[in-house]
Amino acid sequence: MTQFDLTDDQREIQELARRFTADRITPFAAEWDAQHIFPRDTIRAAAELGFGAIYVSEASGGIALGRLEAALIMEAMAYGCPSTSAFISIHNMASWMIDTFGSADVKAKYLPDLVGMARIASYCLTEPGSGSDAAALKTRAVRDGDSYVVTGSKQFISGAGENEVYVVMVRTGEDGPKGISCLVIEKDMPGVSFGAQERKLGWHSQPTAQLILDNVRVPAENLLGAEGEGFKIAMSGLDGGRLNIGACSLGGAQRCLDEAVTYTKDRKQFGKAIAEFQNTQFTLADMVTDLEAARALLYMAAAKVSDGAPDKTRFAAMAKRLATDTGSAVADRALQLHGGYGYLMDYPIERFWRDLRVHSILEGTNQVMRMIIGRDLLK
Ligand code: FAD
Ligand code: 2MC
Repeated sequence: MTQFDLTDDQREIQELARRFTADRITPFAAEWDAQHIFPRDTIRAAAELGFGAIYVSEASGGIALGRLEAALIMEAMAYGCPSTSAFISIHNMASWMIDTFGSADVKAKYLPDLVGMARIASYCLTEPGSGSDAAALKTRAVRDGDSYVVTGSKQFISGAGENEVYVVMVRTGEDGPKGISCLVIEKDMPGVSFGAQERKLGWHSQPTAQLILDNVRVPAENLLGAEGEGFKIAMSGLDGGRLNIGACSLGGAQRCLDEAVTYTKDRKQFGKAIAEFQNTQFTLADMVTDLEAARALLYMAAAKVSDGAPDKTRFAAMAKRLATDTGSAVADRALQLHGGYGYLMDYPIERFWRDLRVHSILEGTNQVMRMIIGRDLLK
């Protein structure tokens, strides 16, 4: 059993993330959810293990691991809290974009703080009028001397209001993807403000709000890549982000499965444990089978993104689609096996059910994933 197994190093990082989760996330996640607490201290503690810069280069202070290792870490942390794990994933995506496409000056300006999560980064693509059709974005950046002057608004920004650094896709040129550029904008720059915090079904341990940009003067050196390359930079960030969101669904669903196994062995009806009913066993059997299948595809896709394989974008989309849909289906079946108790906040299932639901929507809806897959197949 070597060909399809994790390496010793991968198991070690997985074990580290699992221990961190058991100590610092799982015991507190229900309270973060119920009280809408943003656990900045825990997030900083994760960064001390390198989890704020998993695939940032060593030269920039990151731990320079591959995408499979990143997925293992996200999966492990999501076992305690999918919302917090996904939040850390978004920071990783934005930090990687700065490391990969930023000039030496920009990297030196931001990465030392981002690596340790003393400052946290958001990823800003979506606008009120452009979600799935991301290339239709309207936020305008006009070059003026050594600066860009940026005006527009970004919708649904994870971390907005709390985070210090915003990696923002803006329009510097023509309509469509080729007119888009990518700028690093700071919370404290004059003209930056935020909308009210959104009231959400799940993801309560992290803020979501509009980022509003009103004639914000941004140094031109904060451009990542060249003018016009912003859309490709945004999409290549999402290749990894989508893997991580899928991994968060896997971790959350694994927790629901484990809870369901424990619960059904304990709960008695009709004079026996409900685990003894064939329906329960068949349901659990399908849950674990579907989960393992989604996990296998996700790990394969992660290896492809690490290797820069030509079909990496399609595989990341397939893995995100399958892992997030499967994760939600597993959480739903775990809830059913808990009966009425599954619906109560006394048990963790309903939180996972709520947190996982959004994974089929964000970082590209699962319909957009099918669009990416279908187009690639037919090209
Ligand atoms: P729409 O694009 O309006 O889609 C509505 C429906 O139409 C969907 O079912 C969609 O699949 C379907 N649809 C659209 N086009 C097609 C098509 N061509 N074919 C078939 N079906 C189609 N964005 C960021 O940039 N940064 C963030 O940090 C961030 N965080 C988020 C956090 C949360 C909690 C949420 C809810 C969203 C977040 N998003 C973020 C935004 C997220 O990426 C978008 O919500 C998502 O991409 C969908 O866009 P939309 O909501 O505008 O839906
Ligand atoms: N890597 C590098 N380049 C890419 C790429 C990728 N993964 N995907 C596309 N490109 C290039 C593509 O090759 C093309 O360049 P060229 O013309 O030189 O070949 C260019 O980008 C434009 O691509 P498309 O022609 O495919 O663009 P289109 O506008 O048709 O649609 C689509 C692309 C629908 C796939 C994209 O808009 C999309 O992913 N939409 C969903 C938006 C999304 O995922 N939002 C997530 C926000 S973040 C979030 O939710 C968080 C929680 C953080």
